[in-house]
This record gives sequence, structure tokens and C-alpha cells, in this order.
Amino acid sequence: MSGQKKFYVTTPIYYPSSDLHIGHTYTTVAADTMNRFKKLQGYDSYFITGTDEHGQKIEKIALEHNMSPQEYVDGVVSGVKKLWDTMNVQYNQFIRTTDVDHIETIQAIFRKLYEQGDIYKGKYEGLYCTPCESFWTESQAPDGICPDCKRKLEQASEEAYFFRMSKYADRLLAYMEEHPDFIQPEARKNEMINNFIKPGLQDLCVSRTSFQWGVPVDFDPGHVVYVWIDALPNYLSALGYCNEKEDKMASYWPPDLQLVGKDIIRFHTIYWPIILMALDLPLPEKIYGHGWILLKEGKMSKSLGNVVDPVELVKKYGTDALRYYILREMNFGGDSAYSEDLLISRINSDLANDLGNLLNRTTAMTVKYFDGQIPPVREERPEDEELKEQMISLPGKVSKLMDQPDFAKALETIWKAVSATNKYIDENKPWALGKNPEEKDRLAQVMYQLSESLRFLGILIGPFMPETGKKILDYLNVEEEYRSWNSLHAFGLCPFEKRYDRCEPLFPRIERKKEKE
Ligand code: ME8
Repeated sequence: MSGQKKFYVTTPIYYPSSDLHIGHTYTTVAADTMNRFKKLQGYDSYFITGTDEHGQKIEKIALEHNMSPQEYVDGVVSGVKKLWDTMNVQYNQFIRTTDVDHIETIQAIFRKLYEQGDIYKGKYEGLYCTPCESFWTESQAPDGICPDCKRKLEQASEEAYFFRMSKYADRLLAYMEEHPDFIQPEARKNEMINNFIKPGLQDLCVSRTSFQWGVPVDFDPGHVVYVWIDALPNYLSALGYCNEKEDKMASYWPPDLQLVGKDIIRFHTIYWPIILMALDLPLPEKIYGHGWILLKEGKMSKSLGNVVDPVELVKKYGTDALRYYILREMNFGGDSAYSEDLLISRINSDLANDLGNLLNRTTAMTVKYFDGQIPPVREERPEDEELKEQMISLPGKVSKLMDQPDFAKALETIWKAVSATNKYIDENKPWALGKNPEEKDRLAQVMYQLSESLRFLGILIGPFMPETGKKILDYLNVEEEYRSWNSLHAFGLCPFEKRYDRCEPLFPRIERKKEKE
């Protein structure tokens, strides 16, 4: 659509594995929420996710399963897609690095970089971490232990292609300094500059010969492209860069927000921008490195048997409750501790009590006093202003927080407005007004204020909890034209002309005792 502003948001592409846990859902739910929020604001927003299917690690796992790597990844990818369906994640495109189009892009990029002299052939002697698919120098890992995952590194020695990273170091540093928002949060940027760029970038080994499961270097058979050089440009291949797909580069490039976990920020803020500089492409607006969801005892891992399975949690509590918990409870920039107890508390207090009761009381009283239809004649009073103003300022406040992005603060701000609406009920006591026939017009206004506030809340909650947002608006019979971002510019727009029924509880309270049984 002409004149429509675009937004391009990405998540990392996941290693296909059968133990995707709550930590993995974190980025994807956040990106989905951002995509939905931008769409609500009228942006032409595009959101991609996918799977990173090549590399020595996958080849090894497939072998352990007595399968070819292709059979193995095909079997696991459907599970990854199913998880995103379960979490109600609506991506525009799911990229697999084994897709023919993606392979075409990688081969074209590799060839171009080789032809222009950014990639040259040499010999790799050094350390390699297979679980992280990551090269390390003796100075970076003097004890032979991977600085990221703390596992033992392997000695690798093979003929290989190298990328002249050092050539771009000064440009990258200057870019980071001129674009303070490029890497967020700030502390991660300082870590990259001080620990990696300033000590001097080493040329990066970008091909392997000791295994086959990768994108072949088409002009030098026997070499496959290093898995990170294969994975990172998925953000380009998705848009048809150097492949046969529909060319969406002009519409969406560069990405507005790339969400990644803190463990892969180095790849995304050093290798990735350098690849783009070498390709002469604009860099992403913002790369956000979020913290991890941890357990009290530390990391989740299959070998420790402490993996928190999001599918099980959704079965118990529902998709929206889990989405709310992840986005509200987790401090997006830093690490956060997962606890099922806290999840239950959030459901009972924020969702069942605060939000659920608000909708329940509003619909129940509208049914009781007005047979479900708010009368058009109403009596406004000065005490209505505060709630009105709070609602009118809410979209702007939430929008600012989403631009940071700070999902937890955005939800906290919406919930302050939920509390203010509950307080309005307590202060205006519709049950007392209902006893006095002379206060009928005033009662109508109180019920209108509540319904209109719930319309604001339903619209703004939608990107975070899509089913819940829709349910609220459906219960209030809000017409389509009053569900848009533009319809939030004024309080009092929605006529609520259709009668409504008392709602079912939005979130049943969770009995802790029952839960323990
Ligand atoms: O890194 N809490 O894939 P991956 C929060 N294929 N986030 C977590 C987490 C946790 N406990 N555990 C993992 C890869 N993650 C590459 C990406 S992109 C071109 C290639 C996050 O499946 C992790 O930080 O190992 C990362 O951002 C994402 O899950 C995918 O991890």
C-alpha cells in the first residue's frame, strides 16, 4: 500500500531440536507481539522466523539417530512449526536454511565476496566449538574451553576460506558510535566494542572441509559454507535477495528490529553488519540482545532433565496466560528466573482478578441494569475525566515502550489502566446508583465509561494476548471500525449499539492445591 510505513522484525532461526523450551519461545513470542503491535498501528509489518539446519552439530545428531541429516531435520521442523502454532505466533515466512532459494542466496553471496576479494583461501589452524559452531583463537580461549558454553574445544586444522573481517573493523566501530540505538541494551554494545572490536578483529574462517552437511561452495567442491555465514543471511534470502523468490528487498530492507539472545549477539553485531557492509547493504536499525530465562538452579538443558516444556504449560494454563507471563514477568534486557508458582500468581491476580473481574462486572451490571444495552441518554460528571484522560494517553505510552522495546513495562502500563478502571467502579458504585431510579442517566454513563475503557484495553492487549483481546471486544460487540489504532484517538467514539450478554470468566482462577495434586 502506498504511503504505508514498513516494519521488518526477525527472530533467530532455531537449531532444529526436539527440546525447544520456554527460553526459545521467549524471542518468538516477543517478535510476534511486536509484529502484531506494528500492524495494529497501521504498519506494513513483516515478521520472519525459521530453522538453522546445517552444520557439524546437526550432522552428528542425525548420525546418532541413524538418519540422513535431511531426514532428521525434516522430522524436527514440523515440531518447531507446531510449537509456534501452539503459541499463536503468526509469522509471514518460515525460513529453512535447506530451502533451495536460501542455498542460492548463500552461494551467490559467497561468490560475490570471493570475487571482490573479501574472502580468500588459506589454512585454518585453531580451536573449534562444535556445539556452538564457533571458532576461537588461543588468545580468546587460552584454557581450551569455549568462552560461551564452557565445553572443551577441539583442535581443527584444514584448508579453508577466510573473510577479511579486520578490513571493516574501523567502519563498524564508527557505525556503532554514530548509531547509539544499533545495539541494545547499551551494556551489550560496550561488551562487543571492548571485548571484541577494540582488541582487533581476526579474519573469520568461513568454510569447512571436514564434513559435508552445509551449503557447498559452488566454485570449490569439498568446501561447505561455515554455518553462521549460511544462517545470518536468512534475513536476506527471506526477502528474495539473490534468489528466485519475489523480491521484497525494496519493501522491507533493512530490518527495523532483530531480536536475538545474548549468546548470539556477537554473531549479529560483528559478523552480520560486516557481511552487510561488504555487500553494500544498509544495516539493521536495531539489534536487541535479550537475556535468558533461567531456572533457580541455572540453565535449562536436556541432559539435566530440567527443560520447561511450553506445550505442557499451554495445556495447563492456555496460550495467552503463558504469553502474558513470559512478556510481563521476564525482564527483557537481563536474565530472569522462571517459576510456575509466579506464573500461577500472575494468572490469578492480573488475569483472573484484575482483568477478568473488570470485564465480568461490566457485562454483568450492564445486563442487570440495562438488559445488556447502555442507553444513549447519559449524565457525564467531572469525576469521569481522570479515567478518560488515562485511556487517551495510554496508546502513546505503550507505543513508546514498544519502541524501546520493553514488553514488561508496556504491559505494566496497560495494567495500571486496568486498575484505574477497577478503581472507577469502586468509587462510582454502580450498585448504589442502581437502587435509585433518579440516577439512571448517571448509571448509564458509568457503564459507558467502563465499556469504553475496556474497548481501549482490549485493543491494546490484543498484540500481547491475541485471543483475550479479541474476546473482550467480542463480548462488548465492538464493531470492526472501533477496533483500530485510529479509533483510540478519542474516548467516547464507540456507540455500543448492540446489546451484550454477561461474559464467561476470561481466566479461571487456578487452585494451587489442585495444581500440586
Ligand atoms: O543460536 N532463554 O539457535 P538456538 C532465552 N541457530 N532465550 C534462549 C534460551 C533461554 N533459556 N535458550 C536459548 C541459534 N535461547 C542459531 C541462531 S540466527 C541467524 C542463528 C535463545 O536454537 C538463544 O539465545 O541455539 C537464541 O537467540 C535462540 O534461542 C535460538 O537458539
